[in-house]
Amino acid sequence: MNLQFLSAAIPALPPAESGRDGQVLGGARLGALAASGGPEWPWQGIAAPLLGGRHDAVEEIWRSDLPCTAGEFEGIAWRRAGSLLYGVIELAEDGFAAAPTATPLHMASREAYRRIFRLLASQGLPQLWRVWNYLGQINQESHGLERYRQFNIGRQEAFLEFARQATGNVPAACAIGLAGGPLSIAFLAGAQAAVPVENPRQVSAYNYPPEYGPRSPTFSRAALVYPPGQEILFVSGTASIVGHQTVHLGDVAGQCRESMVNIAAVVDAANRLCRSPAYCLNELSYRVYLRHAADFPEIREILAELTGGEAGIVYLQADICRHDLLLEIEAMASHTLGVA
Ligand code: 3EB
Repeated sequence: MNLQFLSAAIPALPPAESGRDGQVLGGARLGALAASGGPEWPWQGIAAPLLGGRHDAVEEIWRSDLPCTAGEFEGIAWRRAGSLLYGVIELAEDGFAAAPTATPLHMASREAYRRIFRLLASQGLPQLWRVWNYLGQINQESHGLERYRQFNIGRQEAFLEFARQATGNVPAACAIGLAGGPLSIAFLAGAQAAVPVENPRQVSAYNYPPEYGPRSPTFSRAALVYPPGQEILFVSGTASIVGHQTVHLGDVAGQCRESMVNIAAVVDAANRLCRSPAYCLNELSYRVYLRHAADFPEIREILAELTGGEAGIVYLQADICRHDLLLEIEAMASHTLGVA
């Protein structure tokens, strides 16, 4: 088994390659997206401006050397290769009427995760490894609560309903705000439990105090996951948070450096748990979300210095889940495991 992560400009693959689509598990398209059309395989559309001007849109894919099976389950498009499953669900909030105890986004989030957990149970692949969450207007308040906090209620309720832990063994994730569009959730799941990793510089997000919302976010700071013969490190969306507090208010360069200190710390923690040679910052692939596109040149320079290049960095303009955060950075890398 080999799971490969590839990233290329759209149009990405020459027609000759499309015969290999059967081995694409799924992926994402980021940037300026065409109004219709797209690949056969499950893909998450992330309609956020790509920064840097090299391309209008980028495609990221997970490719396996095993044949895939595919299906649709309660609105989730999924593909499976061996013991790995990738899926994408989009839910429009207007399908949910506000109730006295729950906002439409709260219900949509809970419903999306319920469906994911039912799919994983039916496939016998219960381990949720990495989740990519996107929602419109994440910092806007409605029904008396910021929308990110509404999302957190629904997500945590689904975890608890399905007798999953909401602390400790939870997936790596990001939760990012777009201008609009449906709630969109992509996920990678497997048979083997992930090894969750926390950051000693940060309070675990699932233990955030109530000042950040009635229900804590359900994610780990990073996860080591194990496709057969392989180890992948997923670093969750990481921001300028120390303890549980945002630091470097209004200072995007400071927030960027602090985020990288956080990533270095969580990679360090992962290196004490990993089964392959240590991960280092200059081998990671990064996705960087900037609240303000104008900050891009400054941040590109800082990250070129701190990561050793800009080859593996995709920049997007998007909203971060706290109004005082100006950027967030996520990362990943894959190592082959030696034959034991
Ligand atoms: C933070 O550290 C920043 O709700 O799934 C980062 C990664 C953040 C994932 C999520 C939120 C999430 O609290 C925000």
